[in-house]
Amino acid sequence: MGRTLVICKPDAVERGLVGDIIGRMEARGLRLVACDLRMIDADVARRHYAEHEAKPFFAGLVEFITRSPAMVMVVDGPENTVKMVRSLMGATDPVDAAPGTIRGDLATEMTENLIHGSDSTESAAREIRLFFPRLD
Ligand code: 3AN
Repeated sequence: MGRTLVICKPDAVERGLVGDIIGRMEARGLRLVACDLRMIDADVARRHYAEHEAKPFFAGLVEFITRSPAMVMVVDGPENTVKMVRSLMGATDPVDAAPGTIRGDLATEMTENLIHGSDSTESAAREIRLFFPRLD
């Protein structure tokens, strides 16, 4: 069994696309085990995106992810769930995202790319502890 952290970012909530995004994951056979619509505070956002701290887009990224509520969730599925969610998401830059993917169908800009999914099982474990510290 595999598990990952997914965030429908503020743009997804603002545009009313959360149902579509969750629907794509559920239709694929993945299952929600935790889900919370919340404001992500700046401290959590900075820890979540710590690997990008030195990048020029870091401040804008923190501002974006904290600007309005995000739907934060834990998703379960087979061993390769992390990879499966990444392929459903599509490439980071929506210009490169294939049609049929969430970003390829629904996004146009790198800074408003709708969804986060952990990039490895190690990141997933760290991010799940950060956002859902009480989840087993
Ligand atoms: P992904 O979200 O596909 O895992 P990461 O982890 O490389 O991509 O980047 C995290 C987030 O940082 C992206 N979702 C995107 O919003 C933002 N980002 C990444 N690279 C850039 C960039 N060159 N300019 C602006 N924002 C970026």
